[in-house]
Amino acid sequence: MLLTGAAAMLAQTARSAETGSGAMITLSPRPLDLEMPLDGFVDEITPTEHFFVRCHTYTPVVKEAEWKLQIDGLVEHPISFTLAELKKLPHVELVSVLECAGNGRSFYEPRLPGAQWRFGSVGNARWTGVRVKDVLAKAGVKAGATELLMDGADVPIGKMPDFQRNLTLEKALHPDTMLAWAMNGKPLTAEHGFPLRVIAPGWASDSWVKWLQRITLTDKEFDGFWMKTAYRHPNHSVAAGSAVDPKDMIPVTDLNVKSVIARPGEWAKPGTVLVQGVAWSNTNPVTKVELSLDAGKTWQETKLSGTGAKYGFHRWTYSWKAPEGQHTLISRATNSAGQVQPLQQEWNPNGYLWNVAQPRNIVIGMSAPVAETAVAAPEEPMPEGYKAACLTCHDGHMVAQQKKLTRAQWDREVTKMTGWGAEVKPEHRNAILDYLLKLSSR
Ligand code: HEC
Ligand SMILES: Nc1nc2c(c(=O)[nH]1)N[C@H]1C(S)=C(S)[C@@H](COP(=O)(O)O)O[C@H]1N2
Ligand SMILES: [Mo]
Repeated sequence: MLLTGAAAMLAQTARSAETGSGAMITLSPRPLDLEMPLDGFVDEITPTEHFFVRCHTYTPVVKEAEWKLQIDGLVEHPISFTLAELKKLPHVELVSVLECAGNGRSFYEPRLPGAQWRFGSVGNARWTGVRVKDVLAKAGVKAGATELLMDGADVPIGKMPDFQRNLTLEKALHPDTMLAWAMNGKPLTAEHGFPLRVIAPGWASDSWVKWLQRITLTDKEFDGFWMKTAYRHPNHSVAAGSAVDPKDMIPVTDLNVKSVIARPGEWAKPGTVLVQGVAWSNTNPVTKVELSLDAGKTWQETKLSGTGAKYGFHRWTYSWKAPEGQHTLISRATNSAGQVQPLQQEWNPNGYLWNVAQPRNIVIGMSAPVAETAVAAPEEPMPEGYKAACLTCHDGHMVAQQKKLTRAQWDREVTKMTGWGAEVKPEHRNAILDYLLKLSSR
């Protein structure tokens, strides 16, 4: 049946009402960074087409026939597996949340450079594959090995460092740690790591290496950029905006307990309103989600439903007799270890692990408030040399999403990019910095 424009739109709305929003938020088209909109949090299992994507570099297209997983380093017998060979090991299936360590970065004040995620660089999927420990048993781990160095088939752009990550042998040997070839019952898509990726349940997704092709057993932490500089956070509280001694920066591992309100959105009619969302945690599952309807003065317990898979999204609902007016709702999750979402977010220099119980404003009224029309910012003319220096590996999305950065932060960002291969002529650098500062200040 063909639908006319309006009918097709209605059908689309009805579909989204059941399965979350269809459209993803594009942070960057290439390298690909896609965020799931808030409405996606209605689903317990995130449909693959709504699942966020985070790639540090261009998505590699791996051919199964040419692919092998190689295991070497501190092992008795270095070994490699084709996908068919891996599939001969006992299969395991597990539902788990995958969340980017940088999810929520855009909410930190002072602001921080990096992918400006709001809520949706997280999703929950069913993963199928094999246990890492069964794979390692075939190679025989030698005494003294403490770390796995994991490398995917993605290749760096320019002089950027290759994305390689460690997983501790302890986490790797946990029976829930997997190498997966399927996501929600289908082979992994190219964006999500075809043909094989790491599943490290309860840990942030920088450890979930995609396009995995090599695991090297070692006895020390890898000293590459993505271990030593990126994905580290302080081991103590720090004042917002302050510098942290590198020796106090430790690798990000466990996620934080967290919850999100999916519905209602910014407005609902007075009467009974179903407030719903999901909560998730680290290796300690969610046990409780509370909801405040009065900006945190009082808290009500919500009803947990869904399958409640240990590492998965836990759906929660609350039936609210909503009176007319402006309201501030806050959801707050607790896990089995007694960890609770904080009411104040502690700051950290890379903007990781945001998990504050976050206030959300909602208007209850007979008619929707008139949305403010966004005023398009005037075009800023590009300074000389900018296009050649900055718009080659990626387009303007990388820069446009950064907000309220200081000149010093931009200076460090340009230094990072010139280290990766951006060619900034000395005589152009100041004007480029002025331009970046202007763009990010509005
Ligand atoms: C050699 C390729 C290359 C050039 C040239 C380049 N970039 Fe990038 N840039 C990248 C890549 C790759 C990323 C994505 C990194 C990631 O996802 O971790 C990136 C990310 C960014 C980000 C997001 C924050 C971050 O650090 O990840 C900003 C901002 C940025 N670039 C600005 C610039 C500016 C300004 C210039 C010109 C001075 C520039 N880039 C030139 C490769 C490049
Ligand atoms: N090889 C490789 N693995 C990777 C990445 C990458 O850039 N290269 N990105 C990591 C990061 S930072 C995140 S948040 C997750 C994103 O997984 P997704 O794109 O399937 O959502 O993959 C991780 N695994
Ligand atoms: Mo990430």
